[in-house]
Amino acid sequence: MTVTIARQGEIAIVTVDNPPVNALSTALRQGLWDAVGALDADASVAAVVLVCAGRTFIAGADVTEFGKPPQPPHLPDLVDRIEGATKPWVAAIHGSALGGGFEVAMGCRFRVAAPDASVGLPEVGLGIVPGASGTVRTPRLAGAALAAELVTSGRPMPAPKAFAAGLVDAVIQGDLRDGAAAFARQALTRPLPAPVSARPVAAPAAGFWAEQEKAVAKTAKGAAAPLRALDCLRKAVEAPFAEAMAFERQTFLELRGSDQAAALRHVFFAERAAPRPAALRGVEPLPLRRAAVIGGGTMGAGIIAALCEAGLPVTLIERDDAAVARGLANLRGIFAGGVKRGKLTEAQAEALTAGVTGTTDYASIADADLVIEAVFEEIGVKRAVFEQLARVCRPDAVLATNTSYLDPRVIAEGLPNPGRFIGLHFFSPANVMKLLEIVPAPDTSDRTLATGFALARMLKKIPVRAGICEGFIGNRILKRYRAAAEALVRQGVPIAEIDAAMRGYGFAMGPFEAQDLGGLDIAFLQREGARAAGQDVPETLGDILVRAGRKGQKTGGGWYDYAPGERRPQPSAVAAELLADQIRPGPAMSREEIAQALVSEMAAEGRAILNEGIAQTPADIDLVEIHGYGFPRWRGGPMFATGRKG
Ligand code: 3H9
Repeated sequence: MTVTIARQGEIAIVTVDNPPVNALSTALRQGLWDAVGALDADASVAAVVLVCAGRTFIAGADVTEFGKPPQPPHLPDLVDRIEGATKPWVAAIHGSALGGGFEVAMGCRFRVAAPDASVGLPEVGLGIVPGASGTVRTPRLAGAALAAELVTSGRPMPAPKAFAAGLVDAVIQGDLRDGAAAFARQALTRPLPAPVSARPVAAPAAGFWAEQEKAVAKTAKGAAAPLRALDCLRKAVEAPFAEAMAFERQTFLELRGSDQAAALRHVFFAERAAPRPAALRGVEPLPLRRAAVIGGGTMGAGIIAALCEAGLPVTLIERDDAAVARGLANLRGIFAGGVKRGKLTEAQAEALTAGVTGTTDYASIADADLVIEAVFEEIGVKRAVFEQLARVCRPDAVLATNTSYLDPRVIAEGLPNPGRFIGLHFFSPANVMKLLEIVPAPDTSDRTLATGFALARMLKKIPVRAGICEGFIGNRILKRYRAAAEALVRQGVPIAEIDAAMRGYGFAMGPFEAQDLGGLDIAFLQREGARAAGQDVPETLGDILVRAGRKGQKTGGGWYDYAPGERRPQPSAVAAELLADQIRPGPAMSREEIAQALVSEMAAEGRAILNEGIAQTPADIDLVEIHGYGFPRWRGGPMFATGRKG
């Protein structure tokens, strides 16, 4: 039974129980439809409270039904039916009321919420617009500006803010069901407010829509749904209710069948599958209570910040007192940035910093459950760190390396209890970037592997298991992408055209501007290292630039020139001159052709990676590219975009 009815005197309590998140399946819609009929017919019922069992209020439409033809009762009809019920309904929200769930709540005459609940319209994240009155009822409750924020960003709003905005009528402390029933009884003593659909909606200030459009187009970066949601909202403000409803429904159905929506659904399910791999079901991770990080550089400090934000006490180990001080300063810099961007208060930043101890004394981490090494990328330095760790750490503590290019097997050679060793490859800035490549070595135990995934869940990261090869999954694909972009330059395609093509595809930056920003010297030094070790690494165009002193923005130029203090790339006559004799002009290419060619190369490398067992699924590769390398989410990742759905 997904819907049951109980009584508290004249108040009927309708409970929805459709695990895991009370999504509005056909059966649930039917159950609620029937409940309205039954309660309307029951003269002893004066009001109805709608509550949910489990972790959350209704989290939205059932996304698994989106690939199939819509079945009645349709959600907009159900929302209308609840609104038209002869008894007032009160939605009692805990967890999240999202998408269709919030739309059902807006069909109710009242909404009350637990203090830690949230409400939202996340549909744009699935490539659609709200399809059951979200864009039409929200402005009637909270005005066009707040509705625009909600529908175009997709971000949920905490209950206290939703209360202040008029989206919910009360925040209930204590037992929600009892509180909602008491609220309903109280409401019955006063005249009822108009149903939401009958409330007026104020026209926003002049210029509002143009401003919104500009702002939304900028952040959407090619995603269609946010702008379409804004269109719906404008219709809701300017046209009668029924006309706006028809417009919203038509937009919803159109987008639901779009490529972008299919791509975003693919990412939605891939992200939810990633943290709990089937192969580790039933394997208990090591409980994580204390962590240590070796190395307080950019990467180490970022990792420490991520661990602290997840509530773990952390010890930073550095080689001398000056380095400890620099590491702690790096950490304070990260938190100060958080304060500046409004993500943290001063007090929170201070409390987080207080959770970190800096020292040169390895003995102080004898009780750590997890140690992450983030020292200089040099094999001798890393091996020396693990020798120390082997001496001081508990034999069951998980010992991880954050190497991005070195072979974890070589780093761990000779380590006693090698089952506890693993690669945890964070991406910079480590407290921001969502991706975590988890790289087991041949001897890594299932428990250690499970601990890596548990850590990712704790840090709210997207974990992807990667096998051992140069660059693991992400950097290996990056290398191929850059090589393919250079090959186009050699064929005479202008550097700025390639960057513009990839921006047009949805990346924030093209491959060359990104290299100028990060510095060309890092990859150059790796290639030089490989050459020194006797490997046959052909000369790249990037090598020519670095040898001429052009390492990117930090030297005033790389692929482009930069005016002092400016970040805007200018085509470079010097770079053109340096590369001139490498270019053998081929046929002209459109921007679409350029982007297709480069994405195909990424996918080809992805297929090689799958064939070698380096990645487990195509969807994992898509997650790596989206969360580590800026691949546009609404394209679904290179494997999905090129037709190999994961
Ligand atoms: C919509 O509503 C359109 C309407 O406007 C119009 C319609 C006409 N459907 O995230 P979790 C599964 S669009 C089906 O790990 P948490 C998920 O796959 C919808 N399944 O939990 C996972 O399955 P499994 C708008 C769903 O506690 C399990 O539930 N709504 C749905 O960390 C647990 O998920 C949204 O976009 C769904 N809608 O977070 C809300 N949602 O266990 C999307 C989840 O087999 N959901 N599943 O791997 C969320 O944001 C989070 O699930 C939530 C809970 C915050 C609710």
